[in-house]
Amino acid sequence: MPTVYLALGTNLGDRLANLRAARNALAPDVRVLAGSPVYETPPWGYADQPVFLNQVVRAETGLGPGALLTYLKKLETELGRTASFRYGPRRIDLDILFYDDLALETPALVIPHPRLHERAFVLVPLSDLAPDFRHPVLKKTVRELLKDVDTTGITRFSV
Ligand code: PH2
Ligand code: MG
Ligand code: MG
Repeated sequence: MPTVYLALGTNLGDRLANLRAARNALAPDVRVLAGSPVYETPPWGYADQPVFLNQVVRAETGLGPGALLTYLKKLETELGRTASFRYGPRRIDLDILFYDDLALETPALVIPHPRLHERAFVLVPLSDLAPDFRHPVLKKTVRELLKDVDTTGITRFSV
């Protein structure tokens, strides 16, 4: 069964409850195997919005990449996400980071996530779960990618 890493993010409403609801909603099609600590992170990309909570989970799924994306979008809507602008505030965001060591590029979906290596809010929790995982395109480990980003302002929120 393929192993995937998913990024969870939220900066609206009860953020811890949003993360918990998202983790619980992933089953049965996506089975969570491990979750990173939760981090509070300064907003990236658009500064004038509330701080985020971010977490990464490792999971296994029988869904193919496209079906997984559709499934996550549906969950975001069910969990109360409404339309916002690019990098704007959201109740829940569920992004595919890695899908085994697949590299895929279609108009609808790019795997690995095309900006994960720029984002400390992803690399910090990801490195708790998979420091030695090698990015299939950049050929660097998560630990190596983390060295190249600025982690200022990221604090552990809960275990
Ligand atoms: N998500 C974004 C844009 N900016 N910043 C933080 N800290 N955490 C996020 O999850 C996040 C963001 C768009 O997906
Ligand atoms: Mg995102
Ligand atoms: Mg997203």
